[in-house]
Formats: sequence, C-alpha cells, structure tokens
Amino acid sequence: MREMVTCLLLEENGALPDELIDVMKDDEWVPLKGKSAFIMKWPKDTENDPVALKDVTEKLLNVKLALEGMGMEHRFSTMEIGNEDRIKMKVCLIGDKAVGKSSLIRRYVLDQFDDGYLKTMGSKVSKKALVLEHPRDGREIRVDMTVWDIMGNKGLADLLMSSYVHGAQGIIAVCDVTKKSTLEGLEGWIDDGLEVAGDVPIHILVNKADQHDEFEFSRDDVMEAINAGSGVTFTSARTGDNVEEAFHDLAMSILESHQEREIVEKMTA
Ligand SMILES: Nc1nc2c(ncn2[C@@H]2O[C@H](COP(=O)(O)OP(=O)(O)OP(=O)(O)O)[C@@H](O)[C@H]2O)c(=O)[nH]1
Ligand SMILES: [Mg+2]
Repeated sequence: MREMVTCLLLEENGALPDELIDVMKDDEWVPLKGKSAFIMKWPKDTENDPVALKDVTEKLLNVKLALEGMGMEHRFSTMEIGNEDRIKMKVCLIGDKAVGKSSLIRRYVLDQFDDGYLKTMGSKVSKKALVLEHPRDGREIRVDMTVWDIMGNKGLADLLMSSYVHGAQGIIAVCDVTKKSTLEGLEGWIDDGLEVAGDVPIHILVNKADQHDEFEFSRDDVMEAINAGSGVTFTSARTGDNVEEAFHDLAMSILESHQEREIVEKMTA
C-alpha cells in the first residue's frame, strides 16, 4: 500500500495570517509539530482519478498563490510514504529507583506482580506484541514493542543513557506517588531522555496509586512540576490499574507520530 502526501515547508519562520490558516485547515493541511511545515495527505487513489487529482492540484495552487502574494519563501514536496501494517517500537522507562519501573513492565508483559524489590542492574529488555487500530483509518497494525528498563540510580544511569535511549520512539517517565522526591527528580530524567531520543511522545506514570493513604502529591502537582504537554496517568503495578491502558496510549501516540517522522526524514534528507 502506498500513500501520497504533499509537504509544505516554510523557509522562514514568519507566521501565516489566520485567513490562510483557516483555508488550509479546511483543505486538511495538518501542521507538523514543532516545525514550520504542513502536510496534506492525498485521498486514496487520487493519482489515478483525474477529478480528485484536479481537486488536490487546485488546493495546492491556492496555497502557493497566497504564499507568493505574501512574498513568503516556501517549498512544496510531494512524496510517497509507506503504509505498512507491521511496525517495531522501542519504548524506554525512566525514573528514580524503586518507583516501580520493572514492576510496571512485569505487569504489562507477564501480568504478574512481585512484592520483593530487586533493583535493576544496568538495563533489561522485554518484548510485547500488540495489535492496534490505526487512529486515522482503523486498519490493523501489528506492533512488535521492545520495552527497555533501566536502573533508577541516576549517577550510573547517566553513563548508559545515550546508548539505552538511542532510537526510542516513546518514553515512559515514572514516579512514585508515595514519595515526593521522585516527582522532583522526574524533570531531569525527562530532559536527559528527550535529549537523546529527540522529540518523541512521552507519557508520565504516577505509580503505586493503590497506596491511597500515602499519597504525597496530586495530579496538579505533577502538571506544575513538568511543564510539558505530556499525558499523565495514575497506575498501580500491584493491582494492574491503568497499566495496559498507559502503554496502549503511548503506542497510539507513537503510531500517530510515526508517519510524521518519516515525512520529516524524507523532507530533510
Ligand atoms: N504498592 C505498590 N508497590 C509497588 C508498585 N510497583 C512497584 N512496587 C514495589 O516497589 C518496589 C520497587 O519496584 P521496582 O519495580 O523494582 O522499581 P524500579 O523502578 O524498577 O527500581 P530500580 O530498578 O532500582 O530503578 C518493589 O518492592 C515493588 O514490589 C505498585 O504499583 N504498588
Ligand atoms: Mg528496576
């Protein structure tokens, strides 16, 4: 299966006027996160349908003329992108020691829990196969996920961080709701993780939510401490609450960003 997209890259960072943005939105241009670029996905089979092709061409021309009228430097590129039904994902868990990273993975992959604490030495990789529905067209996507677990000893972890997080498509940052210091440490973990992985989806898990009487902070405290637009989920590796859902949500975000990433790579190649 193939899919055609047109990407519009603005050569300067000048803001587009609202009227143009409105027209582009109607024509299904989607802004690329963090880039002065937009993509328009061609409807299926457009290239074989003269009427549909004319429609797309007109939309492109309209935008082009408007940009030229404004004297804005720009570049269009139309390309074919993959539309595969099987993808690999690498997900990394980060966060202070004993917050429950290994336990969350154990719950997700094996549906088991252990009260004992055996700290992770170095890192460990587990695998999980899952099937997702594509957020856009509902087609089934088989995902082979590798889940990377790292020790929570920050000093030692820093030594491994770049090789461990390299190539990750998503990050799960974990803190322990019964221990405020683990929230305070989280931003450092996230900054270091994103520095290696780039602009990838990130999800925050506030773990040990089964310990109702021992909460040391709230959802609002998390939002205040982490100034990112990340999803926040309260989980319990012990009861399994929200664990599957959290991994699933992250996988969906990765799936959504997957094509964007491919487009950006092709555009900047
Ligand atoms: N009550 C409760 N205890 C948990 C939960 N998750 C983990 N634990 C316990 O917390 C301790 C630490 O869990 P681990 O999963 O080993 O923590 P970790 O983040 O992998 O620790 P490091 O490998 O040292 O970085 C263990 O005793 C677990 O049984 C949870 O959701 N609820
Ligand atoms: Mg561990």
